[in-house]
Amino acid sequence: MFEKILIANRGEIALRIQRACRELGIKTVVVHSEADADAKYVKLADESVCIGPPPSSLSYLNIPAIISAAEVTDAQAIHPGYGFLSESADFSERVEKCGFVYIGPRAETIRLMGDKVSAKNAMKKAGVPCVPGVDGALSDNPAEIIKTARAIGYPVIIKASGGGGGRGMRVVHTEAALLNAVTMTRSEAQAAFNNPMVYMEKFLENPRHIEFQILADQHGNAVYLGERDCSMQRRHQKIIEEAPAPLLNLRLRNKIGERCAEACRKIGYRGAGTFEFLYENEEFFFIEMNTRVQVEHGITELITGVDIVQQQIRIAAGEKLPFRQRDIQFRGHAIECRINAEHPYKFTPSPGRITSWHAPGGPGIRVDSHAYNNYLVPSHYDSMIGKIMAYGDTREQAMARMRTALSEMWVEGIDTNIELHRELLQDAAFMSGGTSIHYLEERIAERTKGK
Ligand code: MV4
Repeated sequence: MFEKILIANRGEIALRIQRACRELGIKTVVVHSEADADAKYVKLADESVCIGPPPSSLSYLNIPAIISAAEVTDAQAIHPGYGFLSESADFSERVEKCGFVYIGPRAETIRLMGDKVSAKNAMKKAGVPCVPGVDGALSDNPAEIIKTARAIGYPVIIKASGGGGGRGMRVVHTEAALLNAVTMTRSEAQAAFNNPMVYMEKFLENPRHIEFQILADQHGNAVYLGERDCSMQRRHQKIIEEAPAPLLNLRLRNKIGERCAEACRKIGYRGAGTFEFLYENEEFFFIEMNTRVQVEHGITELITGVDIVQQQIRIAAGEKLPFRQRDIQFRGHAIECRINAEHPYKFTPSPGRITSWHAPGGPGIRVDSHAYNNYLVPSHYDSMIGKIMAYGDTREQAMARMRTALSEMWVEGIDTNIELHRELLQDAAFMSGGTSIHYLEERIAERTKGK
């Protein structure tokens, strides 16, 4: 096992990784920007290194500064967390070339999944069900493009191969709008991702977003840890997630989970990963794979008892998975509310000093946050300042516990979205079995009209 790990991230996930390290008896080095120098999680680490000024481009994305910090502190491995450099194949390659262990998949795998056309091809080949469409990149020939869309049937969606997470896509409802949409998506893709490649899929009108968590070791073993429904989102930012997905048939879950695990074995996947699907009319359609730990990993930990971050570290150190699929039991239900420093209905960011912070507790409640009384939320980064997770034997119990937790949660000095969460936990559609990916935005639009 490693003696010392460098954490190349900030905020709650830097704290989460520190906790996993401490439990494993591993020393931690946290790198931080000038804006995070006084944060308590930085002081809790065994060592810390300032890697630059507040803007991420000069600190958390500064590869040479991070690698130098690993060199001067004699760290053996680097954990990238989520966001920042966590899905940069170049970063993982540089880390390993400099003689450190990268806690995550091989650079080749990150590259394969970062390109959405190659990811979809690889998954389709490995037996994972994909959105109906045409394999590979879209032709440059207008007649071919029109033929492809007719074969798929309108509406279709044009997506940038270099995109992902909702960046670089366009829905097309009619043939009249098709060629212009392809041209626009291509030029935006060229500008944003330096890659003009686009592909076409059938547009699913009202799906849910359900994702499968997997773990794979370096000895050919892979397991799935069930799924999460992440449909409650706005502008591709998830705000509530739950595990398991409500109303999902267990035979179907096991079938899709097994396909994901088998795909990992086939491509020699290493570490934790997530298969994102759209789910509509009891069918799953793969859209993307995330090659990192996700914000919402904690709810899967609550229903399986598996410490995903600890497993990432053990896998990187070359250990075998300590369980097989039949050892994984899914028990109860877990919900997560992401707490953001933003206005609950206008969504404007609200950085600043927290003058009063009271986090909830009690049976079945887990709070992952780096915030505290008098903490200054920097304006330079993502607005998420923590996560409340509630576990219960049933979905109803988990929701009741979440309602209690939200009623106890007390934050002063900045705006937060807690009020929005309180409303959503009372929402009839959400309570009666969940909603589609469009629900929250529609609900917000209704609310704005009514005012
Ligand atoms: C889709 C889709 C409908 N049909 N693909 C958005 C994020 C990116 N991961 C893929 N996305 C979508 N792809 C087809 N063929 C609808 C979305 C989508 C979405 C997906 C997941 C969660 C939220 C979303 C919000 C809007 C659109």
